[in-house]
Amino acid sequence: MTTYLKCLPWCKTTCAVMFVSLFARGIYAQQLEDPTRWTLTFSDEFEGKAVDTDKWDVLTRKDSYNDEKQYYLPEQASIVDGMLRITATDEPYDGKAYRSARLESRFAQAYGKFEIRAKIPTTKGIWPAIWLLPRGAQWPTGGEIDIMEHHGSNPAGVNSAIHFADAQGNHQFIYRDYTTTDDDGQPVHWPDGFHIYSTVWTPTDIAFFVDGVEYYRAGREKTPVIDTPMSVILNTAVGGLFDGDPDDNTVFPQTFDIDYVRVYQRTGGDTESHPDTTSVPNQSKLNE
Ligand SMILES: [Ca+2]
Repeated sequence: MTTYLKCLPWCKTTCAVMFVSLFARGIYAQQLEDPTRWTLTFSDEFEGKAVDTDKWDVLTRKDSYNDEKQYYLPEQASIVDGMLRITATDEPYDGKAYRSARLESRFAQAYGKFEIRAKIPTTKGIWPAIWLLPRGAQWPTGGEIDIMEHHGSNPAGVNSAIHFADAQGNHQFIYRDYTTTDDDGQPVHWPDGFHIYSTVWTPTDIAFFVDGVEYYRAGREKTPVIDTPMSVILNTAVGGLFDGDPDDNTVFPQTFDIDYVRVYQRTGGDTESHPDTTSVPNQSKLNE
């Protein structure tokens, strides 16, 4: 999320891969949903009257990366009908053209399953994100795992990414767009409803799912699988390099509703590697 400053032009030309889900719900996806395999370590169902600040750091932040145009303010985050709602508006504040919110969990964990049910906003220039970042670590050395990002100008796409530093300390990343079709062959527009965005992170690889369908997995042959405990970050950025700035067609306000965040550790520890790495076919390397 913080990281497209250097890579976006390259992404725009090479990463916009229409990636249809070719995977059946394989063994690994079954494991994803097997409750005996997972022990809950952190959750927020957002059932209270206000954001639980014991769990979340709700940012007040003007500065941003990627030429983003929002000012993060706590009042842009609220609890509505059992949901965390991040509201982005076009009300200027202290030199910034838009207001939005960003929450960072005080909890941090390395490895495990991170599962977030959410309904994402969509309009030109909006950039909702669910991601993992080590608190206080230098970027990109500490790594970054993007569970879900969405270009507001493309309702048919969501994407995931892993950012890291190479041996010389330079930023590298791998990235995958995910699109699919419904039973009528029409593109699924992710912002039309709630979906479950998940990542399973083990010592050997990191896999990404939407609604239990694995669409991307990267192991150590592609990326140094990160071992640093990470916090969960929920935010909506406005403008900047990822999806460009809002234009005359952009609609405000935009709401990002998060039904829950659930984090699990693999029951009995996370020393085992994925048992089924052969279930995912070789994939295009266009965007890596
Ligand atoms: Ca809820």
